[in-house]
Amino acid sequence: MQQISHDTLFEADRLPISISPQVAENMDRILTSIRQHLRMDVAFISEFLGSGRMFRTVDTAHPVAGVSAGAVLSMASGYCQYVVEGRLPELIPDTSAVPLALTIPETYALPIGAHLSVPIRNDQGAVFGTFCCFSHRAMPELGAPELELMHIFSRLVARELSEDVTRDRQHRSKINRVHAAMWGGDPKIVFQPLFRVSDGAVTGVEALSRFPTLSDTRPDQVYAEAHAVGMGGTLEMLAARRAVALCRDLPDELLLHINVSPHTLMTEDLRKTLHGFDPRRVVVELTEHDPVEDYEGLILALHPLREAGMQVAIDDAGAGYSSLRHVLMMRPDVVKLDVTLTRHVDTDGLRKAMAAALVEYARRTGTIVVAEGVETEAELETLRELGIDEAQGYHLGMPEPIGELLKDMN
Ligand code: G
Ligand code: MN
Repeated sequence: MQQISHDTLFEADRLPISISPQVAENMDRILTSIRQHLRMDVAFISEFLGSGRMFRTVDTAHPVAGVSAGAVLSMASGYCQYVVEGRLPELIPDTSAVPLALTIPETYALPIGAHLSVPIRNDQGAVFGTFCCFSHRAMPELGAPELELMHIFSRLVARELSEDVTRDRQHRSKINRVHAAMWGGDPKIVFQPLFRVSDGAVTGVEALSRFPTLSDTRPDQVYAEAHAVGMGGTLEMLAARRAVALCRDLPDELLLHINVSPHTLMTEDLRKTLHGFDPRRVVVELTEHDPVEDYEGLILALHPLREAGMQVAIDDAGAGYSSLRHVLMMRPDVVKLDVTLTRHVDTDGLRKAMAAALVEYARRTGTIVVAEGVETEAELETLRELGIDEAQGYHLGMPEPIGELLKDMN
């Protein structure tokens, strides 16, 4: 018999997928109807989790000890793995006639007299788990028609599950990508200088993450993926810690800008991350692409940082639909004009008017305005006329490793 590789059938240990309520309800219905139709004692759907299998949903005529939804059993203790590997038949009308079945503990423990089990596979053939029925006594009357019914219902279950399985796979693939990047040494930190527009002096540097390990994905996209799987805060704090460590030799008068999302700010202790770096030299750039729901919590989380002397900047102002609200709610020390407002500000009257409005706001409130993404001398000239305080962009200085930046500044 052809040897089937274990790896192609079973994934490594992992957590169960999350099944949406409607799908769970449909699976329960399927299970109950097949069990009653076949007059079996127990029907269940199991999910393979590597070395274990979990009973996702169970339907029994009478309660059976050890067989309940949510229970996780060793893969080795039951029939499922043998069936999927082809070592046991899918249909066993009488377990006492099958020598391998008599070596399985469950045959006696439950007990199992007759057993029907078919794999639940997705369109690519990957095994989710099994769809099973058994009865305590042997049922010699079971045959091909009953098995065929099991196959039909198993395909039905697979179709029900496919969306949840796909979502779970995408979720895990994001986690794996972020892990891979971190193991590869990412994020690497580069620094881009900020310049005072009036005299061209460097006022500080912004720490920016780069992910060479995931070279086909933009840094903001990596962060979006990380946030989607709950790893955004870890990544942001890792970047901040590295930035701080790299800035030991940064001249004292220069500020260090770091990017932090509101969610991270509320869940991580940024002061610990700074590891002794003078908080009065730190500007926290609040980057947010989703609406902030809990301004009160955010303001509360920022309070001790501001008390310690950190400044707060609103990043990408003028980009998101909530960024002006953001400015009003947070009363930042610095507003950073989004690159979409800077681009062509010299030729586009609308952008110019918007930038002028923000400068007016800043003048009245004592806020500093920084234009991001300045790429031409003409843009810079217009920003100077408008009274923008500081500027940043490829035209003025590229993001680069700290060593090169310090060399360039001398
Ligand atoms: O979200 P935030 O504004 O912090 O991100 C800044 C990003 O913009 C960085 O990835 C940086 O490399 C990039 N950037 C910096 N200067 C320029 C520029 O002049 N033009 C463009 N297109 N991008 C820039
Ligand atoms: Mn920024």
